[in-house]
Amino acid sequence: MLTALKPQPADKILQLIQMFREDARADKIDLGVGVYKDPTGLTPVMRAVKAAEKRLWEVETTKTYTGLADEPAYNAAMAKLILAGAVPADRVASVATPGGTGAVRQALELIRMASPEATVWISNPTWPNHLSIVKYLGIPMREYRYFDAETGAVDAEGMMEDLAQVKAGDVVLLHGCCHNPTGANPNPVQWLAICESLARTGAVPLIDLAYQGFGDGLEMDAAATRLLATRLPEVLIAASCSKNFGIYRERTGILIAIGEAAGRGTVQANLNFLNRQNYSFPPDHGARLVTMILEDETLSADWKAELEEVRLNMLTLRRQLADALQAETGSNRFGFVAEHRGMFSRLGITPAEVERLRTEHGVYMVGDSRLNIAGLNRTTVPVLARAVAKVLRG
Ligand code: PLP
Ligand code: TYF
Repeated sequence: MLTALKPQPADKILQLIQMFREDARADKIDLGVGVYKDPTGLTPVMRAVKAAEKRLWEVETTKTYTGLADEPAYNAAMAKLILAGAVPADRVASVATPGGTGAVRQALELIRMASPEATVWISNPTWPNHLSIVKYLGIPMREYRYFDAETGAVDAEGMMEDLAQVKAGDVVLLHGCCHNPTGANPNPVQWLAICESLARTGAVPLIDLAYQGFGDGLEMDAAATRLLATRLPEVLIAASCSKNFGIYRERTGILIAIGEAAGRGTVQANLNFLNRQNYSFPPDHGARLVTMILEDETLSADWKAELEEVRLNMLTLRRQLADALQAETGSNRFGFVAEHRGMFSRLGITPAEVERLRTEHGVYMVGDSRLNIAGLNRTTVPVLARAVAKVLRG
């Protein structure tokens, strides 16, 4: 039986990790996988997470099973972090999931159960796992235009034209903030237009919120999600704690489904059912840490302060990189790097140029020229800018 299996394409992002490890050059630069690194190149455990872990060890008296949807306190704390009371609690159903990926997967399974004929619309481009999970589940899929490679900004006109074709009951997968891989995000006026378009067509947004706090701050990064949740009858949110709590390997996420209050019980029962089909109980350790941090004023303040340092560090790097690229290339073609938000920017250079950056300069980025801003520091920014300029000169 096993011999009948076909080879699977590797995840191009995760493949880079291995290639980088095997590169013996001392001055190699890793701008591949989306993991935050501090200026010394480390991905630290956040202070509040360490403190919560210590406290948890002291107070935890059992590791018996949680509820199917995890402990209600986690779901309540996350709903507060993301929605800040924008929607009445009796409209909100939710389950803890293994990371944001698990939330996306459960959301898509829920969609398929509720409406097998619904088409899921995804941005072109998007995070590769969106594509592969939608395909794997056999869900009808279409792309909407999103990125203007010329300007490095959102192709608002193309996006709105495509969204106008969405049918009632279709699902539009949106990145709540910090679009992966482009770094380009709709502004508040554009978000309003997106919201109005969804209201007009009767489409349901599935919001992937994997970087709350990495773009313009915890509140601003949730603003679009809150807008849609307030204005539209049904909204799905797949959120991740991997980045903003720095707990990647704990696998902590949540799927929130907002609908009519009268149907909440059935939605919740279906979310619980899906958890049970896939893994019974979601991982709890990360969820517990997040709950402890969000419920404790001191821990919460420290977490927010550290998250803000992380965000500002990436913003500073963006400014430095945009300036260095301008100085080295003599063009402001890369000015958008400073306007983008989150961990990523798509530089808009060719796959061949990306390849040369890797082979000739030891700079690793994804083949579509997505780079992880947090992989840089003050020393490597000018190195990267010089390498890009050199490669562009041919
Ligand atoms: N969605 C997007 C757009 C992402 O970039 C990521 C990766 O960080 C995730 C979801 C989910 O991440 P995780 O499953 O590690 O929480
Ligand atoms: O896009 C990234 O780099 C992050 C991390 O299968 C990631 O979202 C990459 C691939 C993957 C899971 C997470």
